[in-house]
Amino acid sequence: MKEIRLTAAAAALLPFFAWFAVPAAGAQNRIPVEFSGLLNDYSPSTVTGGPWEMHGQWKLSIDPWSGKADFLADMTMSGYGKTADNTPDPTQPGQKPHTHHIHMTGDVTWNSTGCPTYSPATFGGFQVNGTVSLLTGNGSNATFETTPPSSTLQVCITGGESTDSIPFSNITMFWGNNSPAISHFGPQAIHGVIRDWNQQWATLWQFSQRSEEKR
Ligand SMILES: [Cu+2]
Repeated sequence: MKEIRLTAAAAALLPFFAWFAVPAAGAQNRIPVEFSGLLNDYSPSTVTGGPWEMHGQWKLSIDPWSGKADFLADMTMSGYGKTADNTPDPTQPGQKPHTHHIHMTGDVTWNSTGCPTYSPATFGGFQVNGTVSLLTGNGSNATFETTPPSSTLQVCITGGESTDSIPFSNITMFWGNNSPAISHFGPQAIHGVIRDWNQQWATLWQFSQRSEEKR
């Protein structure tokens, strides 16, 4: 069965390894796989104070020994004043500016099953799922969050395939069912972009195989 499972792992990563130059997978390097980028999106108008503009930057690091992933995001948010009929007033931007800092250590799953979809579609990728250990509002534990924090977060990274493409381009943050954070950010995916990753193909390949072997 091991061979079949490894084949499944290879299939999950095929969009990357089929199209991009990959060093030999046998190299025992232990360098963390690191991704970073930006978040830019809007909350729905249905949350208190919404719609909010959301901007941020994030970093994702996969530990070479445990295979666990650390996700860190820092965000700024601000809203709009409302018109007489209670719609966002573009002449009153920048209302209630505030910040959030988010930290989640989670498990990596080497596929994007259950991740938010795009049009045009993205391909391949992986996801990290876990409970946040930090979710602040202006530095303190967020008023909508429990003590200690209990919101769960799915982070998905996907990208392109075929020639003239990049393997990792898009990121989503998606709060799990019943997470306190939904009351502020909304239940939809928060979208962002990948600016950089450290090209640790061999380590990425080892992680994906090791996760399959553990099953
Ligand atoms: Cu906020």
